[in-house]
Amino acid sequence: MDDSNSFVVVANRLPVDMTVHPDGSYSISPSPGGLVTGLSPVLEQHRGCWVGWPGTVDVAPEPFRTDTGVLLHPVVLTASDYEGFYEGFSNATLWPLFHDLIVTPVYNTDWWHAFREVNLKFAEAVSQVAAHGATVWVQDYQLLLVPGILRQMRPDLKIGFFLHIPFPSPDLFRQLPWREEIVRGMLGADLVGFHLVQNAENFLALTQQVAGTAGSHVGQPDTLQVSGEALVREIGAHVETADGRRVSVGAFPISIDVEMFGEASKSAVLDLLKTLDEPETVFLGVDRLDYTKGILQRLLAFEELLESGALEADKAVLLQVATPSRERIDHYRVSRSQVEEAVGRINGRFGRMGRPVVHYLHRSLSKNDLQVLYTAADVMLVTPFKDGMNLVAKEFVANHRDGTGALVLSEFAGAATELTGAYLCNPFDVESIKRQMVAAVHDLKHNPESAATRMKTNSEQVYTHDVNVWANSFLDCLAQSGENS
Ligand code: ADQ
Repeated sequence: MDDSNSFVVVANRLPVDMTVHPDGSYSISPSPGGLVTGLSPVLEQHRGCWVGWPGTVDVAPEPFRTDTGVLLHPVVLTASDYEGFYEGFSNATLWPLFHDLIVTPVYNTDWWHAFREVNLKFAEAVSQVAAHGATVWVQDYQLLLVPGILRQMRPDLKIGFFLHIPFPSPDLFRQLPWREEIVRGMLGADLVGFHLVQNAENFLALTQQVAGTAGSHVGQPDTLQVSGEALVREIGAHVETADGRRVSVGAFPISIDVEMFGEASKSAVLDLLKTLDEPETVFLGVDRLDYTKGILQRLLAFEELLESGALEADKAVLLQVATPSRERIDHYRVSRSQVEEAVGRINGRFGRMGRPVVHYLHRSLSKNDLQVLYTAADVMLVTPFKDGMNLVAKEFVANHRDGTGALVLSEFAGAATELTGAYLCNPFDVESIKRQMVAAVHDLKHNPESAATRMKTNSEQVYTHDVNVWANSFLDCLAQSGENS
């Protein structure tokens, strides 16, 4: 039986990079990531479909099937959609609000209208392609309204929604002028998934507060279960909606494709260390250049450790790779200039000719190059003020299965709930980052067994809970959802 498109993923981006050439022609190349890996087996098994934006405005290729039989179905966005929906409402309203107001969200009615329109476009595209009774998995904060719109268009569909960023406390969320519409949109799903139990609890508490408009909460948040030893949470709570449906809510911590992040080639690592002048300690940061990631704070911590003599400029280097991100949004521009000013200042103060203490790249690297950096690093610095999960932390520990290296990790990253062998810091407190950097270096040098035990605890967690576990646990719960209603 042909069950084409009986499984549909809808995400803001298609898993491709599309380049438009000056003559108007375009080329497309696949852009694999963890999400693609986790979902590929299901997509391929069902000759499934991925609906998303190809990354260029006003033009999009026709839908096409990949070599493995997956249909890629582009959604066309205009330049004005992109500004209002993506740069505006998604990234200057929802992103800061959901990251606990690290910067002040902007509430703009035109952006909200663009957000609604574009969510409608995505839902219409799904509605066109999805087979009768198909399972549809909606991804992330850009598409919060899609489950609700789809529910109205296609009541036959089984709809899952997963949020990749944190869900804030109800007190913060209630600032949003369009809060009821957003909650109603999410409750169009049969299963709403978050990374952490805390996120799910925030959502459940909120549905209680907006009861009557969105629905009433019947399950207790504290009934969220952890199944066995696995950090995969069962459906634990339900929300009864105004139209009598039962929406399941659960926590499913995302993970990585561990195959992609094994140890790098030894010679490439040795070459890099030689280029760096064989430092005793290599610190590493790898992030999108985003104000949530705490890049400036980690640079300040490094600078103060050099200043106090706790680290010696001849023996330590910090490699910071920052992927360009959302560069037309003001707060991102400010963040970038603050980071680059700090890099310049620190090198000016502590570098020598031909021997900077901070090596900074503002660009994307290939997975291979990232692997070399992960393997070469002694201490990975992951210091976000707030992060849904943080895959970089998991990639680094997957790369250090042999127990080498140490991870300094923000207690406000979702990954902190699982990576219990990390050196946890409070990124709002530079002293705390410094303390944990020094502790990590000290243990690697003087207490290597303890450092190795910590790192092996981390990597064991990631190897036993990879992205396939995440995808399968969500989809199993989605298949069961609605069965008891
Ligand atoms: P992000 O905020 O983008 O993801 P993260 O989880 O760390 O953050 O994922 C970043 C990914 O980009 C990693 O796979 C990393 O390897 C890659 N990357 C970063 N810098 C790079 C560079 N310079 N070159 C190449 N690749 C680079 C959002 C949420 C997170 C959540 C994920 C997944 O904000 O909290 O963990 O989604 O749900």
